Formats: sequence, C-alpha cells, structure tokens
Amino acid sequence: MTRRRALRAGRLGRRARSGDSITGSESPARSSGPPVLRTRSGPLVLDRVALVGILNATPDSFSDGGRHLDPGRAAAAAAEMVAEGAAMLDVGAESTRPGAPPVPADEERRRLLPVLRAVRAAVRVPISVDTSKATIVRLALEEGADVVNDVSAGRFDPALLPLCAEQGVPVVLMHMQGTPVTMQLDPRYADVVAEVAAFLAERAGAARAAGVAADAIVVDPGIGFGKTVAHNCALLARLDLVASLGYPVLVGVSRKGFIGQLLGERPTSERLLGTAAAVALAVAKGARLVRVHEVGAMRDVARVAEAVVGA
Ligand code: HH2
Repeated sequence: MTRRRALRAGRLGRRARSGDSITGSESPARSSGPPVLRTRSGPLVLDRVALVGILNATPDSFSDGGRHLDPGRAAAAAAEMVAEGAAMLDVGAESTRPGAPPVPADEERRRLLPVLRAVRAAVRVPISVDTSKATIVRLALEEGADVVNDVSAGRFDPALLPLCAEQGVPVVLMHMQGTPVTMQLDPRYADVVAEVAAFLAERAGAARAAGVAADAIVVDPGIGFGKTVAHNCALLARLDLVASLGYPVLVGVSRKGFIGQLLGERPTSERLLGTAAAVALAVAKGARLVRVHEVGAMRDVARVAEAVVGA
C-alpha cells in the first residue's frame, strides 16, 4: 500500500471506529501530489518532511535564549541549519515558554528586525516569523519573511489573519489553552485530541473566512502549550486525527518540558534522544513539518522515519 493510501486508510478507520467528528471547516480539496506551501522565497514542497530550524532572537527562550540575539551569530546559525538540511527557518523574538510575560511590540520589533535582516541576507530558504502581532507581521514581511507562525492561531490579534490574506502568505495556526502566563497552571480537557483537532478546524475556518487560501494553512497541535505530559503524549499518539483535517501538520517537540519530565527532570541540553523519539513518532503519525533546534540530527531521524512509513 502506498504511504498516502495507508495514511488515509488509518485515518478513515480510526474516525469510523471512534465516531470522531471534526466541525468548523470543510477539509481543503487536495489535488493529487504532495502539499505545497507557496512562499515568496519559492515553493516549499512537502513531499518529504520539512525540517524547520528554530532561531529565537530572545534573551529568555527556554533552551536557546540569548544565543541568537546578535544578528551576526543568528545569520551564522541560520546558514549552518540550512547546510544541515533545514527547509525553512522560524525566527521569533517573544518567548512563549510557560510563564513568559508578553513582550511589547516595540521591544519585539527592536529584537526581531536586525536578526531577520541578517538571516534573510544569509539564506534563501523560506523564513517564518513567530509572532501573534499583525504590526510585527507587516514589518517582518517587509524584511523578507515568507510565512507567519502564530501560536495563538489568529486569536490574540484580529488583524493578523486578514493581513496574511491580504499579503498572500502561508500561516501556521497553533493550538494553545490559555496564554503563556496561564497555560501550564492546570490544563484540562475531556478529550484532548478531539478538542485540539476541533479547535484547529475552527481556526482554519476563521483563516479561510478572512481570505487565507486553503493551501496556505498549516495546523499545529501546540505541544507544551497548555498540556500535561499525558496530553502531549496523547496528541502525538493520535496526531493522525489532526492530519485528517487535510492541512499539513507542523509539530514542535524539540527539547520541550514533557521530554525532560518523561526522562526524570532532564535539562534542555540532554533532551536530544527524547526529542528524536518524539520527532520519529510525529512523522509516523503524519507530521509534514518538524520545528527543531538540532537540524542535522533530526534530519536523519525524519528521513528514516518517513522511509519506514512509506515502505
Ligand atoms: N513552540 C515554541 C514556539 N513557537 N510555534 C509553533 N508553531 N509550534 C511550536 O510548538 C512552538 C512554536 C516554543 O519553543 P521555543 O521557540 O524553542 O522556545 P521559546 O518559546 O521559549 O522561545
């Protein structure tokens, strides 16, 4: 059986068995062939899993805070990630780690733009900007960003989705329960997988209502954003339900807290193999983009995982 047929059979079988129903938007009509994100830096063809390299222009990100605030260092790291196989880079200037306070737009702009400019000059792959603010999106697009990565899925700033539509840029819609300040206090769900999938369907519908093209939408279950260890594991185990929405799925597990907790409070610097396991399983369940810190290592993981899935 081909990979696509196998995935489809798995999805339909699971939905038929569990009686899950996803409401909020119709699945996008998929022409044959792999999904393609059309960006200003060229098409990102998702016939293979795309490695998305993380570059945080922040002083306080949970694992790489401070490292890429300097534009020269960020550009060098960007070039290295692309050489290692990154198909896209995600540049952000606001930490969304649990408990992180919101960053005012002026400060986000001051951190982001010099780094974005340097990274844009250093690499040709598409760049996503990790922000929830339309004002930052507009400036970032002027500096050469190609894709919007919004951890609030367009809820924190109502101008963001219409701006993505107006500019014709792809957008990543991520699930989060609460805000970064509150999200890890007491996350609760009756059925985390069904609720996250329904949320993403609703937000994809909102993006389409705002004028975003169906093939410009990527969905993301938001690993670690208002979720316990059990919630994160359930989402990875049944990521195929999120994939069944019909949009490419991006997953960000890299070095996250649930990996540290599963391994007995491991520090972020010792979560590489735990990250590898989570990336492999995400790929097996339908992730088409994986957001990672260690691009070279995770490229190997993704290549082997997708070969096994496609066998
Ligand atoms: N995770 C983080 C930030 N942005 N965007 C998407 N789409 N999916 C994710 O899982 C995701 C994200 C958090 O990780 P990181 O950027 O490494 O840390 P921080 O938020 O502390 O800067």
